[in-house]
Amino acid sequence: AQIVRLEDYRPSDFLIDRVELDVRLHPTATRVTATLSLRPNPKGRADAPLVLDGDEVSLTSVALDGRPLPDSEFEASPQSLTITQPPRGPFTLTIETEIDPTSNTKLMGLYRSSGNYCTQCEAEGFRRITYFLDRPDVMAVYTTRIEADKDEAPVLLGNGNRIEAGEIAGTGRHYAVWHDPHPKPSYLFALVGGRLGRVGKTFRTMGGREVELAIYVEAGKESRADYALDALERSMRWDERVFGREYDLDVFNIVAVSDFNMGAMENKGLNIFNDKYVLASPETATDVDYANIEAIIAHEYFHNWSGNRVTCRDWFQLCLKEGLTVFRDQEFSSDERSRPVHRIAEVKTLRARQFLEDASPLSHPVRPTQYREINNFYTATVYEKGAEIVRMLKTIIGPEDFRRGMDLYFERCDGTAATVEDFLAAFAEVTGHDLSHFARWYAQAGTPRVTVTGTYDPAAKTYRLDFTQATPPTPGQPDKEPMAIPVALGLVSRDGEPLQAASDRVSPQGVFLLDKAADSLAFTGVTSQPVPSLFREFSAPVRTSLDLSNEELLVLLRHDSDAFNRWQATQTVAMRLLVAQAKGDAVADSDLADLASALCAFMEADALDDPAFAALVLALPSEADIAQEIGRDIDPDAIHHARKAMRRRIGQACRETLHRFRDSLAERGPYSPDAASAGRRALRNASLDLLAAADAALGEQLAVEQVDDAGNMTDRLAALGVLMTLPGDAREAALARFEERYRDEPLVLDKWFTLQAAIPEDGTLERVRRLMEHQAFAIGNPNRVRALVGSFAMLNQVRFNAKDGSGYDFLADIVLQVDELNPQLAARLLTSFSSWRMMEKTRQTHAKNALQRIAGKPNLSRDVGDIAARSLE
Ligand code: B3K
Ligand code: ZN
Repeated sequence: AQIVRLEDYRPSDFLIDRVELDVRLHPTATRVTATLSLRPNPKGRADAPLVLDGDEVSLTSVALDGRPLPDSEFEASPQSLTITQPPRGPFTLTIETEIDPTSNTKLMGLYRSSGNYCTQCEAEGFRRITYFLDRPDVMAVYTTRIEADKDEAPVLLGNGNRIEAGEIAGTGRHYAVWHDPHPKPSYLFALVGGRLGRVGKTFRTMGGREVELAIYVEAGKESRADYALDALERSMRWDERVFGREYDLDVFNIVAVSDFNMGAMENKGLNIFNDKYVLASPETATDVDYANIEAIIAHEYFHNWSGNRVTCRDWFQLCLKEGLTVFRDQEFSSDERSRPVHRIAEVKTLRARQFLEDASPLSHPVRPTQYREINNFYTATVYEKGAEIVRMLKTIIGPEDFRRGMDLYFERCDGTAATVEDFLAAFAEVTGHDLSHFARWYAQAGTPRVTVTGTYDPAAKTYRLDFTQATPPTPGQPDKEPMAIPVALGLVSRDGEPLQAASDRVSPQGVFLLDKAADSLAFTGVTSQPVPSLFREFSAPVRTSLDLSNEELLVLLRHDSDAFNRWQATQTVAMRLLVAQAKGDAVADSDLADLASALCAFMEADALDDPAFAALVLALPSEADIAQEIGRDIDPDAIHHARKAMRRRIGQACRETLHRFRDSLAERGPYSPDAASAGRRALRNASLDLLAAADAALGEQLAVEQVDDAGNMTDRLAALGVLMTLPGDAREAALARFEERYRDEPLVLDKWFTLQAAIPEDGTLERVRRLMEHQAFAIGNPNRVRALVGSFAMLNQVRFNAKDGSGYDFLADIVLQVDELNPQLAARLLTSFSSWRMMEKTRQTHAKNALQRIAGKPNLSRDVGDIAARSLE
């Protein structure tokens, strides 16, 4: 397949100033008339032909300045429309095409979901609606007329403001005209037509403008959109307060659809969402669902400035909008909830997804330099590591300069298609810093490893930290340069007293910048042997090796002022013991006992001060985390057993405290999704989980009771999850009751699919195959496929990586099957093979065979072909 390279970027030969679209919706024959106001780009090549992109569109007619073009003056195929000798000055092109939204199973372009019409254009879906210069640096003002059967689509929505609407007498059809005054790239185009319920409210911006906010959902589910609407209002307020950003249209619409390839899409003034990230009620959504809804509503709203007002010059700059917008939504959630708890959650995701990707054959820089299929680069690296880069920038330059730099960036780049260089230039300008070394974070792939040793001299009262850094090779980048790594740090004394120590290389905010391969940091006036607390709040996306004993780490759990590092300390100790056990190395019983008693002591003393934090401390590293830490020759069964044994041990040691939490944290009063209430539920359910690990019979009894009596989905699902670890009739009966209760709730049945797919038992693959026959399952629906098949591959370490290769074979079959309908979804599933080289020999062989079988199949999509080829490289 053809490779697109950053170094080959050149401006478009033509620009499009205005687009007028007339879309006559029809289930199988939608007719689109596009009138494009074009002109040659002064920065483009003179005399170039006009080549418009297309994808599976069929051309009805084309006219230039109103004159129908004869065949001799253009060339058309489903992939492109070329005007061989276009005028040298401005001209209009009128293109009529026909498309079939019903058979569009790729869910790109115009398609139907539950009978409603909707669109998805990012990255290259607009070309599936009409021929166009489908690239983000071609920005135009759009006016869209949408026409449809009144019965079929009483609601018609477009980008911008609605300027006209009416009926077409005697036809049963009606229309609406939408105008978006802000020039935008085609990937932000959207339209919706359907039968939908609505909730709304009026928002007054800081500048006094009245905006009508509305969320459209399946009729009858309106009340489930209240939380999303509230989150939208809070997001808008927050962006005004924290970034000074005001909304810029008279309406802001969100539509929830049930068939969607990802979470949501930030189309200008008309966000389209996967309904999973809009709909919530206490009976159907968990605390985690509520938190995700809040974060994604915020994320898409924040794109209005970071993405839409300032967009990307080309798709290599994707992190410019995505990394920045993830950073903004993380900050929003941290302000709305608990900052340390949220930071821990962010880092868990970063490690589980991005560090994993970076250690795999799919590793790539935050700004890639080449791609075969851009949809395969909406990755944890671009999004999450991209956000970490923005966070490090803020850590290095400080909050005031960060805000000034953001203001300058928005001001200077407003209305343009920008680059990473434009972004960094704004910060370099306000601070006077040279950020060229820092910019390496965008170019160099791989997770740096920082090794630190500490040396104390009691006579001189000095303490020295010696740092080294190294980044492992990644595809196409065998040799690595040192990175600019902000290390937020402090010293803690063993008795918990804060240590006053001086070093002129640590900023007043407590940050040391490690920008060489090796460096040392000296402290004076250190009165007792300290324990260093490094990378506070996870100040850089690196792996660390510290020469601290378990005992020293547990000092941090008790005494560090940085909550993130209190959590990290326990994770590090637990990880060491889990890795040793999984590898079959000797583990002293006293070490296990020390960890358990430190955890119990922490629970007794501090847990109830911040239950959400305590629940995170109690959660051991996942099986996938442990596998990643081991890194080679992985035996998932050994990991599973080591983790199970440690959970049992902790459950036994802390039994009394955990029982007490079960009682004292029991829900009183009605459910509320706020962070404090969610934290209490999290700790209570973590207690149940550990109690069940220690005593299966008791666990089963408590869990069954809770599944039946719970007053909300969070508690019900947590208890059902505990039962998944306890084979037997009670579990099967509870599953059946759950299924019966939610038979008409697809998003809840997804949770039921996920739990079963993750059961770490021999029969699970058979169970998954059986569930694929369930009436609620649909191979064409991304939520269903991810819930069942995706969860099996991503969550079930032991069964997906079964030693006989059955898990890999199954996934390969599904990937090939899904690829014929929806390549993006298939490619996503296939990424679960990414760490196959870390497995032990037998599994590696099976995985390789499965990947080769995929790669060898004729007519693969570019999406799946690309992932399969890179995975095998
Ligand atoms: N920008 C979209 C993602 C589009 C994915 C295209 N394959 C959602 C988001 O990141 O906000
Ligand atoms: Zn985004």
